[in-house]
Amino acid sequence: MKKIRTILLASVTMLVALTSLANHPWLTRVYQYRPAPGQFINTLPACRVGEPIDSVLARCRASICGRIDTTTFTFHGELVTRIDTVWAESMISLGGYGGYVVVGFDHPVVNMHGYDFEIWGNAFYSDQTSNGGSCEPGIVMVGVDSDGDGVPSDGDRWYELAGSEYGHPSTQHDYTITYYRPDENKQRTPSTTDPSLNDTTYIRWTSNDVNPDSTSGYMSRNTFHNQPYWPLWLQDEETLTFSGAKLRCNAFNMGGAGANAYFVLNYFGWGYVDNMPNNPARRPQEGTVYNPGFKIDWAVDENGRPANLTHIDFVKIYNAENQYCGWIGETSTEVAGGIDYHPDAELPVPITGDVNLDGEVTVSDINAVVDVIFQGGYVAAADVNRDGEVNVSDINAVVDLIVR
Ligand SMILES: [Ca+2]
Ligand SMILES: [Ca+2]
Ligand SMILES: [Ca+2]
Ligand SMILES: [Ca+2]
Repeated sequence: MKKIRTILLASVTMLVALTSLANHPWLTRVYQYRPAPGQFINTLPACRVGEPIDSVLARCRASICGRIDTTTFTFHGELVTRIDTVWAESMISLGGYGGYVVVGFDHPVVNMHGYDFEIWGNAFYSDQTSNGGSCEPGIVMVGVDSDGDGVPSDGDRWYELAGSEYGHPSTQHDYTITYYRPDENKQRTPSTTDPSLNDTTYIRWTSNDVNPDSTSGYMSRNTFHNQPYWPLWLQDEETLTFSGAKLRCNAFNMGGAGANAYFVLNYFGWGYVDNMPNNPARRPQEGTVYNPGFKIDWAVDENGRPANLTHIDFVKIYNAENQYCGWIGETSTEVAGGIDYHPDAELPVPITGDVNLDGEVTVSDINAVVDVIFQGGYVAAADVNRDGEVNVSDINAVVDLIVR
């Protein structure tokens, strides 16, 4: 028995050393959580009136971040510490269109030019169709901690991961929606056709939708979810406004009217959270029916130009659908955790002046700076003299490096 105890203690010591050195593969940080109203708001996660935002964020972390748990107990008269890696496998809901969460790892995610990371949702397929089921796509934005303060802040750059629908003519890239806080005590207007909808004028919204028939509407309340749908810690806000890209509606009713409706939400090709079931293997698997993950190489700037990022520090996920499906309610992206596929990858040391990131400073980098200047926007590698903008002085800086 003495021998067993020694082995246990030895292995525990080794584990401590490993876990304190290595980067964790899972999400460890939730920086911001600002959901739109929805039927799972205030329950996923549970929140109360006036709750401080730090407490709300802690609830989100408990739902979607991984952690190391240590348990110390007595084993044959000796104190033994057991270490468990815990994958938090609950989830949070982002509510209606635009609701978002900003998360991160305990390290930058390095661009390895393949599938780099995964964010999990709770999508599942219907057995009535091969095209979808409950697929509620959220768009992924990636952020770089440009100002180096370790948190998402005004000085940081953000890029959209251009998924399969980025260039689709029905994707509206400049969408903005505003929700209006409801009076929880007002007279309800139940649906005349669907008994599960007990207030069809619950939460009003307006938007700049290019379709004039879709510029305003209501989020209904249903009998399955009776808590307030407005975030309870945001009771002082009269309105909530969200902006981003909006994907076309993906829901089809394969059933009848009202309570007999059978909604199927079709999945899109690739590049969205909660769009396909999570990959149980937790590693990239091209061509499977699971979400294979996300590539940092998909990042584009506000002009749609490849961002050529070496790494990212933050990930923002927002619901990209403004869609209401009868008794199953509004379409809402859920976030259930995430993983960096290569947490121990080393950040490449950037070469000043290597604007096109091919490993050397040549005339082609001058052309790359010129391209950025003509097309507008900001590309970090093109800001060769690091003054926060890309202009002629950066061309001169590359020339200096070449002739030096
Ligand atoms: Ca920052
Ligand atoms: Ca979902
Ligand atoms: Ca170069
Ligand atoms: Ca510059």
